Amino acid sequence: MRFDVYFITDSNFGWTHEELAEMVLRAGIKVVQFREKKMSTKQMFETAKRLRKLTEDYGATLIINDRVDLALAVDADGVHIGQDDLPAEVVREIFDGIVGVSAHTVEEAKRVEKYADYLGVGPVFATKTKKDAKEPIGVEGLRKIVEAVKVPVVAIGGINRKNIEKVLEVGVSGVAVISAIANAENPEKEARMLLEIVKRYLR
Ligand code: TZP
Ligand code: MG
Repeated sequence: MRFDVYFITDSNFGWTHEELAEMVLRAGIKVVQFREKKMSTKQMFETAKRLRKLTEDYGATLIINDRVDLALAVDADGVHIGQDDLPAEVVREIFDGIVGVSAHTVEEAKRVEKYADYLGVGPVFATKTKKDAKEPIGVEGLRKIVEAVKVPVVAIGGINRKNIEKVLEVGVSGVAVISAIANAENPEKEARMLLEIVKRYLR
């Protein structure tokens, strides 16, 4: 499975989830994750339904962060869970779609890989986007995990136009970004730029 540029929506950059999703979809990005920590469940459901429609229109994959119930409710393609969410083996049993799991260390990665379609690994670099992010693992930390597991790895955390090639060199299947796109002056243009670099590398 290839993820290329995996965009994660975030409503803290002056755009709505839907606005950001539409811009990156127009740019050609094919994987969008809905990530929201503050809305009520009802609001999240309404937003996720609109993202489902948008991603479908562009033939793109929709992944819901944290919440398998929402993923089921809006018929999302996948769900992404962290170490504090429902256990991966349980999600695998109740959800018939893409299951992504966050991993920060080789041990964690090896423990969950059998239940995951991909691992989200990071933060690779320091990031301001996730307040409770763990210590950056660096490109070398990322490399150790990529080498230790068989499942595709999507790198995350502080990745942008300047450092993305260092990440791609490690052999990841994709790169997940928020602020590189959401905080860009022109998110659509930035998305195109990142996608071009990634596609050139992962070809
Ligand atoms: N998980 C680990 S780092 C991170 C998440 C959700 C934030 C990524 O955002 P950015 O802006 O691409 O660093
Ligand atoms: Mg989570």
